[in-house]
Amino acid sequence: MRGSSSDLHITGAEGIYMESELMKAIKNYAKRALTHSKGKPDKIVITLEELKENPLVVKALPVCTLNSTSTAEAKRIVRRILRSLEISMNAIKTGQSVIGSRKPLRGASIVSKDTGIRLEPDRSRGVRVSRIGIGKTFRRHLSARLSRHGINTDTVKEALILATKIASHPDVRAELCISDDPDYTTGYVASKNLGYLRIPNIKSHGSSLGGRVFFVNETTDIKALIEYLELCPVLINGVSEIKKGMVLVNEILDSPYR
Ligand code: WAQ
Ligand code: MG
Repeated sequence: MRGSSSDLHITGAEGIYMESELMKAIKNYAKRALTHSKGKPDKIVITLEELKENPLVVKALPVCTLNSTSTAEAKRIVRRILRSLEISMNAIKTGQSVIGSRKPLRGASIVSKDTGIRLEPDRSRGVRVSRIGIGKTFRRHLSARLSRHGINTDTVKEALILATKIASHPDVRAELCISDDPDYTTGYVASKNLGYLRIPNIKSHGSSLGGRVFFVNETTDIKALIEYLELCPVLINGVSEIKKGMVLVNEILDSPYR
């Protein structure tokens, strides 16, 4: 979706649907594009593609919300989590500079977890993860569980689905995400080892910085990884634990899921 004053990209979203759900899904996307907090679009593009292959099925990452009351605390928490996942300080610094940049990417940056070097071929666009979805029944389960914790929103569901696809790749150690929406100040770090860790106050109110960084093994076949992220259809077919209330980062680091 594009905004009026410039060629500014406002928002994007994607999903995998059964044919019978298409009309409802299109209506939902159109409504979201027309009512986005970042402004009124002068162009909305909706693209439909038939999947030629069966999607890979994976279970959603477990979810928890960490206790983080300031941006300084959030920064420390992010660093502790990433360090515990063996991500080097260089890589963390690269990640922070990508997300703090004045020229935000539409996609994500891929960063070597050891050297901190950016590995994506197109550095101005980044890598756009697509072909992800969740079955109707599991969407209902997920909504019900998230509702119990007061976090049943499209933003959380979509981020969790995206993060699950990304974390499912064997070469991805962790993802750091901060929304580019100035009003949305909760971000996350997601990984196979620790699940989807929500971090409140990851940025200040009104800030339009944001982005996604995937920290990967140094030996990753980048072409194959990008092909997986952009093209391989992945469907969520299971919901994991959602922890109650605010959790201290120590609790998570002391007893990882795997
Ligand atoms: N693939 C790769 N990168 C993407 C994609 C995608 N499909 N979509 C967005 N990005 C990048 C892009 O650089 C955006 O600027 C940035 O991520 C943020 O995107 O649990 O809303 O859609 O409360 O603003 C996370 C917290 C919300 C949810 C994330 O991201 C929660 C969010 P946004
Ligand atoms: Mg956004």
